[in-house]
Amino acid sequence: MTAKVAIIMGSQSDWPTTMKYAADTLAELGVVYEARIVSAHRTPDRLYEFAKGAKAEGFSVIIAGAGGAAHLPGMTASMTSLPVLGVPVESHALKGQDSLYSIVQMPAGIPVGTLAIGKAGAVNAALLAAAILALNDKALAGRLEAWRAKQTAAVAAAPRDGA
Ligand code: RP5
Repeated sequence: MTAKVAIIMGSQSDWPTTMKYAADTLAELGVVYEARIVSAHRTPDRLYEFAKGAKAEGFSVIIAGAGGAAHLPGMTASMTSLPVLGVPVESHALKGQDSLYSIVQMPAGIPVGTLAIGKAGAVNAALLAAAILALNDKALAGRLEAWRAKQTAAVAAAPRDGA
C-alpha cells in the first residue's frame, strides 16, 4: 500500500528521541507512513527532490521534525502545497526553544502547522495527520475515535501512590 504520510527529519538523532513517536502513533492507527532523513542543511538537494516530488509520490501529509536552526519544515512547505506539520526537536543548548521559534514563525503565505516541542509534538503531529486523512477515510475516522476513547478510558478518577 502506498504511504500517505511522509515523516522526514533532519538527522538520525531526531528519530529515537522524537520522530519515532510519530511513526508509532501512525502505526497504532493503521496509517501507512514512510520515514526518511532529509536535512535542509546537509542534504539540500535531497530536500528539494523530496519536497518537489512528494505529491507525485502519493503522499497526502508531511510531518517534518528538526532541531536547532530548524529550516526543514518551512523549506519543505515552500516547495509543496501538501499540508506540512512541523515538530520542533528538543535541542541540547536551548531545550528546543530554538527549534520551536525556527518552525513556528512562518511569514504569511507559507503555512507550517507547528506542534509542541519533542515527543508530545511528534505524537500530536501523527494524530493531526490521521485526522486530515480521516476526512476522506471513514474506517480511519473510526479508528481515530476508538483511539481517543481508549485514551479517555485509561484516565483514572483519582491519583494513587506508585502509579
Ligand atoms: C538538525 O540538527 C537536526 O534536525 C537535529 O535535530 C540537529 C542536530 O543534528 P545532529 O548533529 O545530531 O545530526 O538539523
